[in-house]
Amino acid sequence: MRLLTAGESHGPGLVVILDRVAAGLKLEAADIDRQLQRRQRGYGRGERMRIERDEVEIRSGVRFGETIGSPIALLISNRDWENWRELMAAAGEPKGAAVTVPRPGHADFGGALKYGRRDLRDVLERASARETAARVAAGAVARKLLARIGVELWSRVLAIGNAQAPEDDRPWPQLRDAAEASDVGCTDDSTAAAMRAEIDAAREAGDSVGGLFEVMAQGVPVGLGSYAQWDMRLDGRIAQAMMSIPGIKGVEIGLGFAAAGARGSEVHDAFAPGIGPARIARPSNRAGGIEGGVSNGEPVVVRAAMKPIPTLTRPLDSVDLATGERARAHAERSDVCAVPAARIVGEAMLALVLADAVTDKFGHDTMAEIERNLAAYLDSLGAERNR
Ligand code: EPS
Repeated sequence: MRLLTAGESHGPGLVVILDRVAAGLKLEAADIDRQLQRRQRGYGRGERMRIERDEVEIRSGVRFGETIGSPIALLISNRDWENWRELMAAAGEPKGAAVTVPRPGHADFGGALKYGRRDLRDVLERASARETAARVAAGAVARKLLARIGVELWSRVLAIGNAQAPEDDRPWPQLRDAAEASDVGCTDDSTAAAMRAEIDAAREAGDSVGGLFEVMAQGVPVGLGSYAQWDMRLDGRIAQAMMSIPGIKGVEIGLGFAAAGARGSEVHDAFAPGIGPARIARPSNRAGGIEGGVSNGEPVVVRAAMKPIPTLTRPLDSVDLATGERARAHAERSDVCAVPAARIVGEAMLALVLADAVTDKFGHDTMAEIERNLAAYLDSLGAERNR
Protein backbone atom coordinates (compact mmCIF):
# COMPACT_ATOMS: atom_id res chain seq x y z
CA MET A 1 0.00 0.00 0.00
CA ARG A 2 1.24 3.46 -0.80
CA LEU A 3 -0.17 6.65 0.65
CA LEU A 4 0.21 10.17 -0.65
CA THR A 5 -1.61 13.17 0.75
CA ALA A 6 -1.91 16.76 -0.42
CA GLY A 7 -3.64 19.89 0.83
CA GLU A 8 -3.12 23.03 2.86
CA SER A 9 -4.85 23.64 6.17
CA HIS A 10 -6.91 26.56 4.86
CA GLY A 11 -6.95 25.54 1.20
CA PRO A 12 -9.95 23.99 -0.53
CA GLY A 13 -9.37 20.56 0.96
CA LEU A 14 -7.24 17.49 1.53
CA VAL A 15 -6.55 14.91 -1.14
CA VAL A 16 -5.61 11.31 -0.41
CA ILE A 17 -4.33 8.69 -2.82
CA LEU A 18 -4.09 5.17 -1.47
CA ASP A 19 -2.60 2.77 -3.94
CA ARG A 20 -2.51 -1.04 -4.02
CA VAL A 21 -5.60 -1.71 -1.94
CA ALA A 22 -6.86 -5.23 -2.63
CA ALA A 23 -10.03 -5.59 -4.66
CA GLY A 24 -13.16 -6.96 -3.04
CA LEU A 25 -13.08 -4.99 0.19
CA LYS A 26 -16.45 -3.58 1.21
CA LEU A 27 -16.01 0.15 1.68
CA GLU A 28 -18.35 3.09 1.98
CA ALA A 29 -17.87 6.73 2.88
CA ALA A 30 -19.53 6.16 6.26
CA ASP A 31 -16.68 3.81 7.28
CA ILE A 32 -14.22 6.64 6.73
CA ASP A 33 -16.42 9.40 8.17
CA ARG A 34 -16.75 7.48 11.43
CA GLN A 35 -12.98 7.66 11.91
CA LEU A 36 -12.79 11.29 10.78
CA GLN A 37 -15.35 12.20 13.40
CA ARG A 38 -13.45 10.38 16.12
CA ARG A 39 -10.38 12.48 15.29
CA GLN A 40 -12.33 15.72 15.53
CA ARG A 41 -13.60 15.12 19.04
CA GLY A 42 -11.51 15.81 22.09
CA TYR A 43 -11.13 18.33 24.84
CA GLY A 44 -8.48 20.94 24.10
CA ARG A 45 -9.22 21.52 20.43
CA GLY A 46 -9.59 25.12 19.23
CA GLU A 47 -12.30 27.06 17.41
CA ARG A 48 -11.47 25.43 14.09
CA MET A 49 -13.10 22.17 15.08
CA ARG A 50 -16.41 24.02 15.43
CA ILE A 51 -16.13 25.02 11.78
CA GLU A 52 -15.10 21.69 10.28
CA ARG A 53 -17.34 18.65 9.98
CA ASP A 54 -15.03 16.31 8.14
CA GLU A 55 -16.64 14.11 5.54
CA VAL A 56 -15.02 12.18 2.74
CA GLU A 57 -15.90 11.98 -0.91
CA ILE A 58 -14.71 8.78 -2.56
CA ARG A 59 -13.48 9.86 -6.00
CA SER A 60 -12.06 6.59 -7.35
CA GLY A 61 -11.21 2.98 -6.69
CA VAL A 62 -14.60 1.96 -5.27
CA ARG A 63 -17.68 0.77 -7.19
CA PHE A 64 -20.98 -0.23 -5.69
CA GLY A 65 -19.52 -0.31 -2.20
CA GLU A 66 -16.49 -2.44 -3.02
CA THR A 67 -12.83 -1.73 -3.85
CA ILE A 68 -11.87 -2.70 -7.40
CA GLY A 69 -8.08 -2.82 -7.13
CA SER A 70 -7.53 0.66 -8.60
CA PRO A 71 -5.96 3.52 -6.64
CA ILE A 72 -8.40 4.96 -4.12
CA ALA A 73 -8.72 8.74 -4.27
CA LEU A 74 -10.43 10.55 -1.40
CA LEU A 75 -11.30 14.19 -0.94
CA ILE A 76 -11.99 15.95 2.36
CA SER A 77 -13.18 19.52 1.84
CA ASN A 78 -12.21 22.29 4.26
CA ARG A 79 -15.29 24.25 5.28
CA ASP A 80 -12.99 27.02 6.54
CA TRP A 81 -11.82 27.56 2.93
CA GLU A 82 -14.76 29.94 2.50
CA ASN A 83 -13.03 32.31 4.95
CA TRP A 84 -9.61 31.97 3.30
CA ARG A 85 -10.37 32.06 -0.42
CA GLU A 86 -8.48 35.32 -0.96
CA LEU A 87 -5.55 34.62 1.33
CA MET A 88 -5.05 31.12 -0.06
CA ALA A 89 -5.91 31.70 -3.70
CA ALA A 90 -3.99 29.64 -6.26
CA ALA A 91 -3.82 32.60 -8.67
CA GLY A 92 -3.49 36.40 -8.51
CA GLU A 93 -1.45 38.80 -6.38
CA PRO A 94 -0.59 37.99 -2.72
CA LYS A 95 -3.15 39.38 -0.28
CA GLY A 96 -2.85 39.97 3.45
CA ALA A 97 0.25 40.61 5.54
CA ALA A 98 3.05 38.05 5.22
CA VAL A 99 3.83 35.98 8.33
CA THR A 100 7.53 36.63 9.04
CA VAL A 101 8.09 35.67 12.70
CA PRO A 102 8.68 31.90 13.14
CA ARG A 103 7.27 29.97 16.10
CA PRO A 104 9.95 28.10 18.06
CA GLY A 105 9.26 24.37 17.77
CA HIS A 106 7.37 24.67 14.50
CA ALA A 107 8.38 23.89 10.90
CA ASP A 108 8.14 27.67 10.18
CA PHE A 109 11.87 28.43 10.36
CA GLY A 110 13.44 25.43 8.63
CA GLY A 111 10.67 25.37 6.06
CA ALA A 112 11.05 29.04 5.14
CA LEU A 113 14.79 28.71 4.62
CA LYS A 114 14.60 25.36 2.89
CA TYR A 115 11.94 26.39 0.35
CA GLY A 116 12.96 30.03 0.14
CA ARG A 117 9.55 31.36 1.25
CA ARG A 118 9.30 34.91 2.55
CA ASP A 119 5.77 34.37 3.85
CA LEU A 120 5.81 31.66 6.53
CA ARG A 121 2.19 30.91 5.67
CA ASP A 122 3.56 28.96 2.69
CA VAL A 123 5.15 26.62 5.23
CA LEU A 124 2.68 26.51 8.08
CA GLU A 125 -0.28 25.73 5.86
CA ARG A 126 1.14 22.37 4.86
CA ALA A 127 2.99 21.68 8.11
CA SER A 128 -0.35 22.05 9.94
CA ALA A 129 -1.71 18.96 11.64
CA ARG A 130 -4.84 19.42 9.56
CA GLU A 131 -3.07 16.96 7.25
CA THR A 132 -3.67 14.20 9.78
CA ALA A 133 -7.33 14.11 8.68
CA ALA A 134 -6.05 12.70 5.36
CA ARG A 135 -4.10 10.00 7.19
CA VAL A 136 -7.11 9.04 9.27
CA ALA A 137 -9.16 8.68 6.08
CA ALA A 138 -6.50 6.40 4.54
CA GLY A 139 -6.15 4.57 7.84
CA ALA A 140 -9.89 3.86 7.82
CA VAL A 141 -9.44 1.88 4.61
CA ALA A 142 -6.49 -0.05 6.09
CA ARG A 143 -8.56 -0.69 9.17
CA LYS A 144 -11.40 -2.17 7.11
CA LEU A 145 -8.94 -4.54 5.46
CA LEU A 146 -7.53 -5.56 8.83
CA ALA A 147 -10.99 -6.08 10.34
CA ARG A 148 -11.71 -8.55 7.56
CA ILE A 149 -8.88 -10.79 8.86
CA GLY A 150 -9.72 -10.29 12.53
CA VAL A 151 -7.34 -7.45 13.47
CA GLU A 152 -8.83 -4.70 15.62
CA LEU A 153 -7.20 -1.44 16.70
CA TRP A 154 -7.85 0.79 19.67
CA SER A 155 -6.05 3.40 21.73
CA ARG A 156 -6.10 5.40 24.92
CA VAL A 157 -4.50 8.55 26.30
CA LEU A 158 -2.15 7.73 29.17
CA ALA A 159 -1.03 11.22 30.17
CA ILE A 160 -1.67 14.89 29.50
CA GLY A 161 0.83 17.22 31.13
CA ASN A 162 1.30 15.92 34.67
CA ALA A 163 -1.99 14.03 34.80
CA GLN A 164 -1.14 10.37 34.38
CA ALA A 165 -3.54 7.43 34.24
CA PRO A 166 -2.95 4.59 36.73
CA GLU A 167 -2.43 0.98 35.64
CA ASP A 168 -5.74 -0.52 34.54
CA ASP A 169 -5.95 -4.27 33.95
CA ARG A 170 -9.56 -4.55 32.83
CA PRO A 171 -10.08 -6.61 29.65
CA TRP A 172 -9.27 -4.61 26.51
CA PRO A 173 -12.82 -4.29 25.13
CA GLN A 174 -13.83 -2.57 28.38
CA LEU A 175 -10.82 -0.27 28.25
CA ARG A 176 -11.52 0.55 24.61
CA ASP A 177 -15.13 1.47 25.41
CA ALA A 178 -14.07 3.60 28.38
CA ALA A 179 -11.52 5.48 26.23
CA GLU A 180 -14.13 5.98 23.54
CA ALA A 181 -16.61 7.45 26.03
CA SER A 182 -14.04 9.98 27.32
CA ASP A 183 -13.47 13.39 25.71
CA VAL A 184 -9.75 13.04 26.54
CA GLY A 185 -9.56 9.38 25.51
CA CYS A 186 -8.68 8.28 29.05
CA THR A 187 -10.06 5.09 30.61
CA ASP A 188 -10.03 6.49 34.16
CA ASP A 189 -12.60 9.16 35.11
CA SER A 190 -10.64 10.92 37.84
CA THR A 191 -7.51 11.10 35.68
CA ALA A 192 -9.66 12.42 32.82
CA ALA A 193 -10.79 15.27 35.11
CA ALA A 194 -7.15 16.02 35.99
CA MET A 195 -6.29 16.01 32.27
CA ARG A 196 -9.03 18.54 31.51
CA ALA A 197 -7.69 20.68 34.35
CA GLU A 198 -4.19 20.53 32.80
CA ILE A 199 -5.61 21.69 29.48
CA ASP A 200 -7.65 24.48 31.10
CA ALA A 201 -4.63 25.70 33.07
CA ALA A 202 -2.47 25.75 29.93
CA ARG A 203 -5.15 27.65 28.03
CA GLU A 204 -5.47 30.25 30.79
CA ALA A 205 -1.71 30.73 30.80
CA GLY A 206 -1.64 31.23 27.00
CA ASP A 207 0.32 28.01 26.82
CA SER A 208 -0.06 24.49 25.39
CA VAL A 209 0.35 20.98 26.79
CA GLY A 210 1.39 17.57 25.42
CA GLY A 211 1.04 13.99 26.57
CA LEU A 212 1.32 10.30 25.96
CA PHE A 213 -0.98 7.86 24.16
CA GLU A 214 -0.99 4.13 23.54
CA VAL A 215 -2.23 2.30 20.45
CA MET A 216 -2.96 -1.41 20.38
CA ALA A 217 -3.70 -3.93 17.64
CA GLN A 218 -5.39 -7.18 18.67
CA GLY A 219 -5.41 -10.32 16.53
CA VAL A 220 -2.21 -9.59 14.59
CA PRO A 221 -0.98 -12.84 13.00
CA VAL A 222 2.51 -14.10 13.81
CA GLY A 223 5.12 -13.48 11.09
CA LEU A 224 4.51 -9.93 9.82
CA GLY A 225 7.67 -7.94 9.06
CA SER A 226 11.13 -9.45 8.94
CA TYR A 227 14.55 -9.35 10.58
CA ALA A 228 16.12 -9.99 7.14
CA GLN A 229 16.52 -6.32 6.15
CA TRP A 230 16.57 -3.13 8.20
CA ASP A 231 13.61 -1.60 6.41
CA MET A 232 11.45 -4.71 6.77
CA ARG A 233 11.49 -4.72 10.56
CA LEU A 234 7.91 -4.24 11.69
CA ASP A 235 8.89 -2.27 14.80
CA GLY A 236 11.08 0.02 12.67
CA ARG A 237 8.24 0.64 10.25
CA ILE A 238 5.81 1.35 13.07
CA ALA A 239 8.24 3.75 14.76
CA GLN A 240 8.71 5.70 11.53
CA ALA A 241 4.97 5.92 10.96
CA MET A 242 4.27 7.09 14.51
CA MET A 243 7.16 9.56 14.54
CA SER A 244 5.81 11.10 11.34
CA ILE A 245 2.71 12.36 13.18
CA PRO A 246 3.24 16.09 13.84
CA GLY A 247 4.39 16.73 17.41
CA ILE A 248 5.50 13.17 18.19
CA LYS A 249 8.90 13.16 19.89
CA GLY A 250 9.20 9.62 21.19
CA VAL A 251 7.88 6.16 20.31
CA GLU A 252 8.18 2.92 22.24
CA ILE A 253 6.96 -0.62 21.70
CA GLY A 254 6.09 -2.88 24.62
CA LEU A 255 8.23 -2.04 27.65
CA GLY A 256 10.15 0.41 25.48
CA PHE A 257 12.49 2.72 27.38
CA ALA A 258 11.76 0.91 30.66
CA ALA A 259 13.47 -2.21 29.24
CA ALA A 260 16.82 -0.39 29.26
CA GLY A 261 17.04 -0.37 33.05
CA ALA A 262 15.67 -3.86 33.72
CA ARG A 263 17.28 -7.29 33.72
CA GLY A 264 16.72 -9.69 30.81
CA SER A 265 14.66 -11.97 33.04
CA GLU A 266 12.33 -9.04 33.76
CA VAL A 267 12.01 -8.04 30.13
CA HIS A 268 11.55 -11.14 27.98
CA ASP A 269 8.32 -13.09 27.72
CA ALA A 270 8.65 -16.78 28.58
CA PHE A 271 7.11 -19.44 26.37
CA ALA A 272 4.58 -21.98 27.66
CA PRO A 273 2.65 -24.81 25.99
CA GLY A 274 -0.65 -23.55 24.64
CA ILE A 275 -3.11 -23.45 21.78
CA GLY A 276 -1.50 -20.64 19.74
CA PRO A 277 0.60 -21.01 16.60
CA ALA A 278 3.07 -23.90 17.12
CA ARG A 279 1.06 -24.70 20.29
CA ILE A 280 2.77 -21.96 22.19
CA ALA A 281 1.33 -19.44 24.65
CA ARG A 282 2.92 -16.26 26.01
CA PRO A 283 1.81 -15.53 29.57
CA SER A 284 3.18 -11.94 29.30
CA ASN A 285 3.55 -9.41 26.49
CA ARG A 286 6.35 -7.06 27.51
CA ALA A 287 7.69 -7.20 23.95
CA GLY A 288 4.54 -5.47 22.72
CA GLY A 289 3.85 -8.15 20.12
CA ILE A 290 7.11 -7.86 18.17
CA GLU A 291 10.39 -9.78 18.59
CA GLY A 292 13.29 -9.49 16.14
CA GLY A 293 11.28 -7.16 13.92
CA VAL A 294 8.59 -9.85 13.42
CA SER A 295 5.10 -9.94 14.92
CA ASN A 296 4.83 -12.80 17.43
CA GLY A 297 1.06 -13.23 17.53
CA GLU A 298 0.53 -11.17 20.69
CA PRO A 299 -1.19 -7.76 20.64
CA VAL A 300 1.00 -5.01 19.19
CA VAL A 301 1.39 -2.25 21.79
CA VAL A 302 2.85 1.12 20.81
CA ARG A 303 3.19 4.31 22.86
CA ALA A 304 3.95 7.77 21.55
CA ALA A 305 4.90 10.98 23.34
CA MET A 306 3.56 14.23 21.94
CA LYS A 307 5.16 17.58 22.67
CA PRO A 308 3.01 20.64 23.43
CA ILE A 309 1.80 22.41 20.28
CA PRO A 310 4.20 25.25 19.30
CA THR A 311 1.49 27.85 18.69
CA LEU A 312 1.18 29.75 21.97
CA THR A 313 -1.22 32.61 22.59
CA ARG A 314 1.48 34.01 24.89
CA PRO A 315 4.28 33.52 22.35
CA LEU A 316 7.98 32.87 22.95
CA ASP A 317 10.79 35.16 21.84
CA SER A 318 11.59 35.03 18.18
CA VAL A 319 13.09 37.14 15.41
CA ASP A 320 11.31 38.81 12.51
CA LEU A 321 12.97 37.23 9.48
CA ALA A 322 12.10 40.30 7.38
CA THR A 323 13.91 42.80 9.66
CA GLY A 324 16.24 40.75 11.86
CA GLU A 325 14.66 42.43 14.91
CA ARG A 326 13.53 40.68 18.08
CA ALA A 327 9.81 39.93 17.98
CA ARG A 328 7.18 37.77 19.61
CA ALA A 329 6.49 34.56 17.67
CA HIS A 330 3.53 34.47 15.35
CA ALA A 331 0.33 33.56 17.21
CA GLU A 332 -2.70 32.31 15.38
CA ARG A 333 -5.80 30.37 16.27
CA SER A 334 -4.78 26.90 17.38
CA ASP A 335 -5.45 24.01 19.72
CA VAL A 336 -4.21 23.93 23.32
CA CYS A 337 -3.84 20.14 23.32
CA ALA A 338 -4.23 17.66 20.47
CA VAL A 339 -3.25 14.45 22.28
CA PRO A 340 -6.82 13.00 22.22
CA ALA A 341 -6.90 13.56 18.45
CA ALA A 342 -3.36 12.24 17.99
CA ARG A 343 -4.32 8.87 19.44
CA ILE A 344 -6.79 8.45 16.55
CA VAL A 345 -4.06 9.42 14.08
CA GLY A 346 -1.82 6.87 15.81
CA GLU A 347 -4.43 4.16 15.21
CA ALA A 348 -4.55 5.15 11.54
CA MET A 349 -0.75 5.02 11.15
CA LEU A 350 -0.53 1.64 12.88
CA ALA A 351 -3.37 0.35 10.67
CA LEU A 352 -1.55 1.51 7.53
CA VAL A 353 1.71 -0.20 8.53
CA LEU A 354 -0.01 -3.43 9.57
CA ALA A 355 -2.19 -3.56 6.44
CA ASP A 356 0.93 -3.04 4.36
CA ALA A 357 2.73 -5.85 6.20
CA VAL A 358 -0.32 -8.13 5.81
CA THR A 359 -0.43 -7.54 2.06
CA ASP A 360 3.36 -8.01 1.80
CA LYS A 361 2.93 -11.48 3.21
CA PHE A 362 -0.48 -12.58 1.95
CA GLY A 363 -0.94 -10.71 -1.35
CA HIS A 364 -2.48 -7.43 -2.40
CA ASP A 365 -4.63 -8.16 -5.44
CA THR A 366 -7.83 -9.50 -3.92
CA MET A 367 -9.28 -9.91 -0.45
CA ALA A 368 -10.10 -13.55 -1.30
CA GLU A 369 -6.40 -14.13 -2.02
CA ILE A 370 -5.37 -12.56 1.28
CA GLU A 371 -7.91 -14.61 3.23
CA ARG A 372 -6.97 -17.84 1.46
CA ASN A 373 -3.24 -17.32 1.99
CA LEU A 374 -3.69 -16.36 5.63
CA ALA A 375 -5.88 -19.40 6.34
CA ALA A 376 -3.41 -21.75 4.63
CA TYR A 377 -0.51 -20.18 6.53
CA LEU A 378 -2.22 -20.52 9.90
CA ASP A 379 -3.12 -24.12 9.13
CA SER A 380 0.49 -24.77 8.17
CA LEU A 381 1.60 -23.64 11.60
CA GLY A 382 -0.10 -26.74 12.92
CA ALA A 383 -1.94 -24.96 15.68
CA GLU A 384 -5.47 -24.58 16.83
CA ARG A 385 -6.13 -20.97 16.03
CA ASN A 386 -6.31 -18.74 19.05
CA ARG A 387 -6.89 -15.53 17.15
C1 EPS B 1 -3.39 23.57 13.48
C2 EPS B 1 -4.07 24.70 13.91
C3 EPS B 1 -5.56 24.71 14.04
C4 EPS B 1 -6.03 23.28 14.25
C5 EPS B 1 -5.52 22.47 13.09
C6 EPS B 1 -4.05 22.28 13.23
O1 EPS B 1 -6.19 25.14 12.86
P1 EPS B 1 -6.47 26.67 12.59
O2 EPS B 1 -5.13 27.28 12.35
O3 EPS B 1 -7.33 26.69 11.35
O4 EPS B 1 -7.18 27.18 13.80
O5 EPS B 1 -7.42 23.21 14.39
O6 EPS B 1 -6.10 21.21 13.06
C7 EPS B 1 -7.08 21.01 12.16
C8 EPS B 1 -7.61 21.91 11.37
C9 EPS B 1 -7.53 19.62 12.18
O7 EPS B 1 -8.41 19.25 11.37
O8 EPS B 1 -7.00 18.87 13.00
C10 EPS B 1 -1.94 23.61 13.26
O9 EPS B 1 -1.38 24.70 13.19
O10 EPS B 1 -1.31 22.55 13.17
